[in-house]
Amino acid sequence: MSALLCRVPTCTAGLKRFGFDTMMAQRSGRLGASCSRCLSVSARPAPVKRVSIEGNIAVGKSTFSRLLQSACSDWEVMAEPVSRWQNIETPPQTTVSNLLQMMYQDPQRWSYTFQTFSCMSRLRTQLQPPPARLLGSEGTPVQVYERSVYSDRYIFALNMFELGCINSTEWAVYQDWHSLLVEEFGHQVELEGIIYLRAPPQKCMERLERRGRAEEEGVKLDYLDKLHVQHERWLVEKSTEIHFEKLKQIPVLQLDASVEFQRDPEVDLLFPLRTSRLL
Ligand code: DCM
Ligand code: MG
Repeated sequence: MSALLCRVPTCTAGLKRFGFDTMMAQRSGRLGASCSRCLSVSARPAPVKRVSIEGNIAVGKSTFSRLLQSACSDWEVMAEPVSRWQNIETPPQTTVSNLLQMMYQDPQRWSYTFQTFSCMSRLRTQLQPPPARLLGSEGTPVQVYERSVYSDRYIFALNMFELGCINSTEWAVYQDWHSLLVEEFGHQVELEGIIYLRAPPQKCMERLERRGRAEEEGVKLDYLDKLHVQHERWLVEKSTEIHFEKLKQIPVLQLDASVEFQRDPEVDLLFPLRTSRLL
């Protein structure tokens, strides 16, 4: 039993952690509270792992995330805060505009503003602590992010810059504050891996039309083609210039999302997740 004991003479935590009660602790002459080292070990919640689901517009990220959440009780989805982008509010809760719509209607005017707000609101959402349910779980709790601050920059903002909808001054300013935010807060939203849902842009177009989100009515196949190329450059060819060393090392799991997994929830898609080196 001595192997179970902490060497700090007054510490009882070593006993409690291994399922012995206070009586045993008293018998062993250890009447004090846990020492600071044991306290930090026993009070420390199970480490949360974070995974980001990336992919083109309407590829099925939300559907796939929900499937993951229902298949694994200790996985928690953090959805993209799209409704915040559709309802720009001034306190107290008065909606003043729909920034998603403004961005699609006049991208030259509103892309920079939209990309600023979408990234900030995403970071704010993802910085929220995981729910207690997740921290108390037996296995490894996983937070599933629907996109990341990295796709904000290396997919959408970069694409808008390349399309001329974000000018070079705005792009310089964007990159400056984005780097600052990632340097300051990145460790709190650090990713274990990325799941890239990959599908032909034509497939995404069909799903986008089926979904019928009003703001996206004017989205053309050509735009989805461009976003597809950005995903390929970043996650497959690795030719996008990345400014964060850790991001370059993150494993990417590619899944074929051209299959209709919504209609076939038993599909093997979850199998490679469990067996991959990602988690
Ligand atoms: N969006 C964007 N720029 C970002 C993030 C998202 O323009 N940095 C847009 C693309 C979609 C919508 O927001 O219109 C998110 O929908 P989905 O999750 O289906 O891609
Ligand atoms: Mg979605």
